Amino acid sequence: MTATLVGIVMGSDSDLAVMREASTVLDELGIGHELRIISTHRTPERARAYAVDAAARGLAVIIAGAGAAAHLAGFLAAYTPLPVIGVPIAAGALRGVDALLATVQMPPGVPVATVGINGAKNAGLLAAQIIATRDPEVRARLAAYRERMAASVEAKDRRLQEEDAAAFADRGGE
Ligand code: RP5
Repeated sequence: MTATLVGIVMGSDSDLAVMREASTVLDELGIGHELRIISTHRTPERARAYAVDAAARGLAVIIAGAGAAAHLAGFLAAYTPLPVIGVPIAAGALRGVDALLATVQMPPGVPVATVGINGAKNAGLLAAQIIATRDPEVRARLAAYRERMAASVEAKDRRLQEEDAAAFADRGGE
């Protein structure tokens, strides 16, 4: 059984569609993880307990996604020595700008590594990179992931060149 190394936590089930992107990329890299809905505002005791127990349960990294006045990532970071990656979610009237500022602007002493608004995929990749610092197998899987990404960009470029060349030929070469 794969060990659960990454805790993906979100403030509401309305964050799930975005936060699943972290789960998908961690699946692709073969990294065990869990998905939890825990709210700083609505379930503060559960949020505290989750952070306090996380390291002892064997987690290596926490990814925390929340929208609006998003305190989740900073709150969890206050209660754990594990690295916490914050994902500001585009929810509510300000479409994530509020969550971005609340998550990224941690006062000195308790950092949260913040990705872009709805940047759950990058949060998953960053978590994998943190794990890869001590795990050569994960490092190799990340290298292969980047190679696949580069190959897909090159294939798209090739297709574009071919389409352009065909369109040029259709126009009679003008
Ligand atoms: C935050 O408030 C959640 O993380 C979510 O992004 C936002 C709205 O929550 P719901 O009202 O949809 O449950 O705490």
